[in-house]
Amino acid sequence: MQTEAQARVGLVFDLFDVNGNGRIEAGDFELMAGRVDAAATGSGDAARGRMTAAFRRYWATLAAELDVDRDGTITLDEFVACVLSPERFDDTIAEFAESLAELGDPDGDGRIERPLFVALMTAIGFAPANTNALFDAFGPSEADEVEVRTWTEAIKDYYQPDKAGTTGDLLVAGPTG
Ligand SMILES: [Ca+2]
Ligand SMILES: [Ca+2]
Ligand SMILES: [Ca+2]
Repeated sequence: MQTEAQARVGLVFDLFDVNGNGRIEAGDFELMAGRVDAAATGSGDAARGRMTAAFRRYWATLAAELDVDRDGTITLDEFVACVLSPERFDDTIAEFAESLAELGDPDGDGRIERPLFVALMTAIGFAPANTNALFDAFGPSEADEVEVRTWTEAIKDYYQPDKAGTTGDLLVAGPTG
């Protein structure tokens, strides 16, 4: 098990524990889904529905794979086991990243503007300063837009339990408060 990976797992755990009670539970994902929905300016009901479904699937997958004592919550001790079999989360993370990307590009031109990027990333729980640094690292165009696909890949890498040394690691500096 990589130490770096373990440290990242702790950060992802904190992102998921939206209400900050030290456990991940269904309610955390409902809170996150509600925040992302509120931030998704310009998107229609279908895209919003896919995002909410992706959040619920994410929780269902975590619960099925990691809630060893079946108490309906996932502690950090239970959560760290995700690094042992990261492939079990590939499909769920991909669906999450792609539904998020859809909300980030309501006009479908393949690019996302900085304000919407920051709004969506903040809704997921990242600090605005870190999301701006990440946006800059993607090399925005003169119109201050980045490729949605670049972002989607970074999201997938960030949430993958066994990845390290990715662009998304910029988000690690100065955790959200
Ligand atoms: Ca919680
Ligand atoms: Ca549990
Ligand atoms: Ca766009």
